[in-house]
Amino acid sequence: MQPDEVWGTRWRSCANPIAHRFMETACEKQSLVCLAADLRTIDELVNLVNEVGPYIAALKTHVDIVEDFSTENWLKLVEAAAENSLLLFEDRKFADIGGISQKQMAGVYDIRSWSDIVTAHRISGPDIIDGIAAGWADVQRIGGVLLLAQMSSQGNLLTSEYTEETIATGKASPHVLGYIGNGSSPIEVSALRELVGDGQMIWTPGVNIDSNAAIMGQRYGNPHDSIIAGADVIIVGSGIYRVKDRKSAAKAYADASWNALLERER
Ligand code: 5BU
Repeated sequence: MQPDEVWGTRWRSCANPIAHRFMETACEKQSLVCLAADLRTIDELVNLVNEVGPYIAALKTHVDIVEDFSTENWLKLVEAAAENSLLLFEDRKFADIGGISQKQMAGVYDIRSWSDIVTAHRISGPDIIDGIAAGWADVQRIGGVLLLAQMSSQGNLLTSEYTEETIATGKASPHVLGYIGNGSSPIEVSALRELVGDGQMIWTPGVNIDSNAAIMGQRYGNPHDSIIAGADVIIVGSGIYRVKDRKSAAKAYADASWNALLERER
């Protein structure tokens, strides 16, 4: 199926080229899964990506939890992502002033050189987005920012007013590809979709087929419900990497998310 048939208004209304790249890959793989690859060594990460690659459409990392980081080693993961047609998303949650965020895009990890997407908080002011975009521009690349409009964790301080301010900022910037929404709550996701409209994406962590698996303040909702409520991507970590048969788990999330998209009004 062609992306415009499957994604409908989202395909036509999203201006950001990275959103289109995701939607195309999602159609090729019939999956709206972004894998949260929260493992501690690069070899483990590469193995995981090669194992579940056919069932996922993007790869999310936390580069600073890797114990054996070196630029050379990390390139193996970047290559594995490219071989599996995956956008590479560093969930850095930038939160500083614009100029420092630009510098943090460089540094030891040089996030600007390999990431297509990063997350940022709105807390410090709207200029954080320009700082991040300047980071990519420093190495002649472009990327997309996902602003944290909601979070999945219990007791977070992102009030509905904060969410509204975040969306107002995001709508004003061509660098903002969309928002993080709370995948554990379809009610919150649909409220977010109302505010966002059709022109930007919503990516939701806090998704697991087993809603009782949550630990340490994480909360989980169901993949199908999250997409029906208006999310475009489900971010799934331990629901895939922590189970015995990771391939079957990834396929189950892919099927649930893809079927929900086909079911959803376009
Ligand atoms: P899990 O294993 O599926 O619970 O992992 C969720 C991932 O999503 C993990 O990498 C978190 O850092 C990330 N996350 C989240 O869980 N909740 C949020 O609100 C945001 C990110 Br933002």
